[in-house]
Amino acid sequence: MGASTLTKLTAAEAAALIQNGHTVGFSGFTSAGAAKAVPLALAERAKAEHQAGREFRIGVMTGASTGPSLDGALAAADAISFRTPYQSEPALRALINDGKVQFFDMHLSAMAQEIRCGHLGTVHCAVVEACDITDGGGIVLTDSVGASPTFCRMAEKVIVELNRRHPPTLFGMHDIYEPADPPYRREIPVYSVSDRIGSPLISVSPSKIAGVVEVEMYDDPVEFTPSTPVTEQIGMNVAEFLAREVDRGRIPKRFLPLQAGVGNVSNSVMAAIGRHDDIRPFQMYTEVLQDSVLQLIMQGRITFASACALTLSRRMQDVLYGNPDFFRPRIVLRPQEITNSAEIVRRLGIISINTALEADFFGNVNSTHVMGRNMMNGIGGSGDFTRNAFLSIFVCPSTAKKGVISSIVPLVSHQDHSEHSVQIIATEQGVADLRGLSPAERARRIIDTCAHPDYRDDLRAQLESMKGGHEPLSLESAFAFHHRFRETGTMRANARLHALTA
Ligand code: 0RQ
Repeated sequence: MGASTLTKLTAAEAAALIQNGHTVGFSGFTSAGAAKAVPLALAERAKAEHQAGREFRIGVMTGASTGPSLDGALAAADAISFRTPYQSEPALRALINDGKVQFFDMHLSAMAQEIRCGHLGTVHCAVVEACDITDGGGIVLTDSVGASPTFCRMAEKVIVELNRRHPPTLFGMHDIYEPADPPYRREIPVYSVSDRIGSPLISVSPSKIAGVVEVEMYDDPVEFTPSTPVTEQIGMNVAEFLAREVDRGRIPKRFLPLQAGVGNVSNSVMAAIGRHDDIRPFQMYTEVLQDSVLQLIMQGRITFASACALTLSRRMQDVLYGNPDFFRPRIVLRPQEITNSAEIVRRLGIISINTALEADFFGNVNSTHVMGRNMMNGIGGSGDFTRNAFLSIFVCPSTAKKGVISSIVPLVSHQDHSEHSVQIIATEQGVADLRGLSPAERARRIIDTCAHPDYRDDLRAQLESMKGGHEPLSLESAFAFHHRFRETGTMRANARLHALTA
């Protein structure tokens, strides 16, 4: 392949094609496969425009979060007016929580259809990273797919970042498929994790390709937080629980495909499941494959993985790129519309494992808003999987911020996942199986098994004060823990006493 007849542009020339007020769909699902050179040039352009006293801010759409070269650089240049569907860069998060960037937090599965149906307005430009491109407009993506097929189809023009860091031998790892929109949609024909149903490349009319920017750039580095005794204990609790479910015949012996969130807790859970003797080699149907999954593939513990992105350290990326013939039959990268599809998650019987910021007595989960106000990252794909999973699990340490916050509270300060969808909650203290329990039974189970011992008596006292009704809830004291934290800096009941004696 190779694009000899397409227009070559520098990153600055490409950035000059994007105007103030435009909406741009960038490739990227985590830092994997994110456009880098054009956003960095756009950030420079925004700074120059601002210095000249002119407005320059754009709407930014991606697959999911991105790193310093995209969200970080554009946020630092005050170049973002609107952002969707997910983010995790500190500078952007601060602007969102200051009300300076309008953030639309949405289920990742919904992104492509919302764009196609026009609910998110015009996509003026798509900027996508490729490892190869044909003269006929065939784009081979790099280490993520995300929402790029839809950005390319719906955008008025397409800019391709041809990144030589990613080898053309990635060809064959992607499975590009867009379903028809209602009322013409048929079933999405993924019947097993490894089914391929689409094309290995995105086809765009060459007349729509505004130019190709040739670069050689690494993905922004992935930061791994080391596991801690607490995250390792959570991992062991979940692995033990799943092994027991297999033993009781409630999960088939051959196991079911796993979805696991990103981040430090999730990594420990994956490692524990991966090494559990009573869990047979299994498959992943998930959004992001991290180093731990690649290692389990190499050890034969994971037999196949379907995902949206390969979010790897440079070392593991080199391993993958050095062995394309080993990994290509074992990994498929799909659009998030397919990876997170309710239909497929239900059909395959996914076991979903996501992380909570806080969970309440009844099983409602907050994944996004600290103290009900400040956005952390967004709901991402956690809602897509939780609502449709065969078994939906939430994990979190029982306390946060050195113990001054209890992750188990009477009522969550913001709700992402409802008590009707959350089946299992696991902390380092234990695992609460909420299936088949009434609200009062769930409350007792969660306090007894998941809450930190320092908070249990107080949580029990709160529950006592809430007695009555089908769901024991007191409107007066539902946020007692959060109020106490705001006033004293800790959720502990005897905070004043602690402060006086400290
Ligand atoms: O902050 O690092 O400053 O101490 O939240 O918490 O425990 O390190 O956990 O890295 O796994 O992130 C929910 C944010 C968890 C993530 C969330 C503080 C805590 C720490 C991070 P510090 P941990 P993780 C597929 C699935 C939604 C999207 C999703 C997330 C920081 O998992 O964004 O699931 N999920 N997608 O101290 C105040 C509390 C807190 C708290 C923790 N109750 N109050 N702060 N923290 N609990 C992936 C995609 O969709 C792409």
